[in-house]
Amino acid sequence: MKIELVELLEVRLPLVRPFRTSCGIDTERRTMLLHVVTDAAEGWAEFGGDPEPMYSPEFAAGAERVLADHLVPRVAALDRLTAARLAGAMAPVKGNPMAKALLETAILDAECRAHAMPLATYLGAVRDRVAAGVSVGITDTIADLLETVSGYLEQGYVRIKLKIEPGWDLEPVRAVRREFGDEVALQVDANTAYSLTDAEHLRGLDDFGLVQIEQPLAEDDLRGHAELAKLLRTPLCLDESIHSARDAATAIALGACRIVNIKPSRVGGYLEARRIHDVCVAQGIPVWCGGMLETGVGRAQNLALAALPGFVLPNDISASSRYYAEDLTDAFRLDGGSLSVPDGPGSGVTVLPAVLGRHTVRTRKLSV
Ligand code: OSB
Ligand code: MG
Repeated sequence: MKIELVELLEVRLPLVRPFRTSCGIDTERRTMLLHVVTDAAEGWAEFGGDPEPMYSPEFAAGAERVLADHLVPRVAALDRLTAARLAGAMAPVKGNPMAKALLETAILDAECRAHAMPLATYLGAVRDRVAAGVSVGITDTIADLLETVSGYLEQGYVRIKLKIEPGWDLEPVRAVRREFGDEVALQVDANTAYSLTDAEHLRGLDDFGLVQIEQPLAEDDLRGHAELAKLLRTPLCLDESIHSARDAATAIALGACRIVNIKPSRVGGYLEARRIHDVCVAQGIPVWCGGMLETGVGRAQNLALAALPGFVLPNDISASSRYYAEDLTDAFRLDGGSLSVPDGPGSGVTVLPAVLGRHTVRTRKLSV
């Protein structure tokens, strides 16, 4: 393959309801799509980050700069372009996994399309439907929370994840358990909001039969997570702390987690995501696919990953209607608690030009 065009599109889509976490509140998703045209096929990918570095140190304007000045020129200079060769070409550039994931994923999408192969097949999928959970933001009141959760349960989501932070933890969990019973698969995500001195308080969560507590402590605090894990019965899951298969192996060896949330954007793309999956499977650690409120462009690709055998827990991959009034692709619909894995070439979805046009605020060609 040879790259003919790399185009970056800044998009803004209003969320159907504000999404509040311990990192901040979002009322719209502002991100970038990367569109790559090669001599063989076109590919698309979606940036996992936000305009501000509140979840990850990467942010949209920084990633754009890294892509334009450092990544695209290196990749365009490759004489035999395949997705698997990108990591080597980009390795001299330190860090910036979300920017790297954006470029690698667009090329991977194009490569799969050029071979008329679904991304799911390329990655090693073993199922054609994926269990859908839903991530529920912090609300103003407990009543608002119960109403929101009730709506999602009625729609058939098979697992509820509550965002928590100090001051919004035991009480919302207790209220959801009281209202909806012990049968609901329930978990929480703190997005690094606690410290080890909160261990005694967090131990209160052990009473509620949670599936897992996601990322209670700081991103770089593997030791703290290992200590906390010894004090709690509820399994710990890591999100922000895991950037690579090596990180996953380290965290597991230290006893810092019993479950791993794999987010392709956070770990540099789908190829590293698959390596993390493989490390976890070899160690008997269940994984699930996390999300960054992706549009259909990124969600289709996450579905392909979540079809791998080690993804045994419900994923943060919800129907289009949970996020957007109109999605950039045909809408993903929840059916029996799951979403179907696209089976067309590449991501298996096409970007709808009219919808894309309505939500694109800027387009920039990156020279190749
Ligand atoms: O920590 O999992 C997270 C969204 C933005 C940033 C961080 C996280 C999330 C989610 C959303 O929980 C999950 C989804 O995309 O449905
Ligand atoms: Mg998380």
